[in-house]
Amino acid sequence: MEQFGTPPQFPEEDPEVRAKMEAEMMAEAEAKAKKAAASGNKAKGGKTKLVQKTGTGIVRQWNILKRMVPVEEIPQFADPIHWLKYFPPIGIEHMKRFGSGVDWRRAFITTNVNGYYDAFIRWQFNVLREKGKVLFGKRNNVYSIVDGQVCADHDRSEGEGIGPQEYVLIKLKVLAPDHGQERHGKIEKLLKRVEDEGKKGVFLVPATLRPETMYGQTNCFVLPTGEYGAYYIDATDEVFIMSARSARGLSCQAYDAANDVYFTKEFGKIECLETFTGDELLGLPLRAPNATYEKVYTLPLLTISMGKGTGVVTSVPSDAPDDYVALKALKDKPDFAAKYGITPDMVEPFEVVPIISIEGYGDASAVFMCEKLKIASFNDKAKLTQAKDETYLKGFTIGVMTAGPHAGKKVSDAKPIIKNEMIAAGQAHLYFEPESRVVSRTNDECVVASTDQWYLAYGEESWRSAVKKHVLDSETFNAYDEASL
Ligand code: A2H
Repeated sequence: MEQFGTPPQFPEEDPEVRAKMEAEMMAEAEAKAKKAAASGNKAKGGKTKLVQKTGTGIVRQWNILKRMVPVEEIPQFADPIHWLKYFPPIGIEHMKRFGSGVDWRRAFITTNVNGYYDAFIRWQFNVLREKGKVLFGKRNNVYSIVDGQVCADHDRSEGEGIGPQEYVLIKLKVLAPDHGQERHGKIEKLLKRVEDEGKKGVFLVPATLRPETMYGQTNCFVLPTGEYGAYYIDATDEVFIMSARSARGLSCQAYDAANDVYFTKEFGKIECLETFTGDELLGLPLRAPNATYEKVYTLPLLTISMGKGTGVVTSVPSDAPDDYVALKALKDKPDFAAKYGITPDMVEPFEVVPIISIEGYGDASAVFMCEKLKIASFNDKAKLTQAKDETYLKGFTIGVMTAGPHAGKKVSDAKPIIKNEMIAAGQAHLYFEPESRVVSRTNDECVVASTDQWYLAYGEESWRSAVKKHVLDSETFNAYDEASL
């Protein structure tokens, strides 16, 4: 009502706007279903809630209420207490007509509107707390910055069932540009400013799911037409180059949860020192942690999604088919590289570095699969998907590290160790975002935030076994009620 008036005039009531929104929603739902089918996963969320509920329309709480209550009474429902008074008597009436045997003398409301029930809950939680079952601490949750609170399933217009996804941000230090390219003017200015102000450097921060593969880095990728920003990180006194979307998320996350330190001074706020197009970042020399090459370059990758991770992707052609195909294209087609101002010395010296051996796939599984399936370019979409799924799965399940200090260990064992080592050394940080897009009912794209939470230690062993024992062995516990037959 605040946004669209009373009664509201929703934007989708304009047929043109509506058609456009519907087409967008359908395309998105289809893309999601396709992606899920390709990866053999169950469609998580599948069609968006909006599409599911109404075919193609948009769900508005106003319109839902219009079907249940007289339209002139709808504004009263802005007061949450009104719901409690309005619906229960109707519910009771319907149950009675249905003939249900409910003892209505025992009906009550379960919020603090009911002082008696509230007192019971307080008592219960105080007892649980005394017994050490209530814990407190920072937890990562899907969160809306606009609402200023965690965005649970029922607060979402899109993304039901979606939780936080952990990525590792790898810090590739931006070195002084060494090709005299005019497009590097802005970054040179930023590097000088950062040095003058005594800050600790500027980093491109790709998000990866495979921190153990960093020994095989040959370059870093950005989207030439992508928009990036240079953001100041208070916790480390450094500057990170990433998409605005990911910077917004990072500003809600803990750098050191145990000590209550966040990446930025102010929760949900981050300072942008400069903006760049991807093109202005291409051809930059970088120092990549754990890489065998002392210096690597930023190269173009046209399949980067700016709606995922930081919009920056570090390249490991030995184990990521996408990375191999993109690097190979730049090497094999100098004209294509030149179009993006990429000179031969930025790509040619960078051979694939074998880092993981997989039985039946050799020691560079991405190269093996691309050659086996004869993948020539990104146009071979289905084959590329197959190569990705297979190498990723096999690498993690049966791969063995052949590079770095953990050579000889299984990939699945080495991964958490290497991740923690890189974080401890300040070469990497954890970063979270929703597994896929989540939009709050207030139309805010949600992030993942680390916030203080009270929670119950349900999984804890002594609690579990006490409950189990009671249910299975107790004389007094009986879940079977003959009267209900
Ligand atoms: B992975 P998921 Cl060796 N657009 O890192 C496109 N791809 C992106 C991206 C973006 N905005 N942000 C991250 N990625 C890539 C290493 C790697 C990765 C290896 C093997 C497999 C692999 C080196 N590139 O990913 O859609 C990054 O590439 C296989 C899934 O969130 C990141 O991890 O699942 C991965 O995609 C994240 O993809």
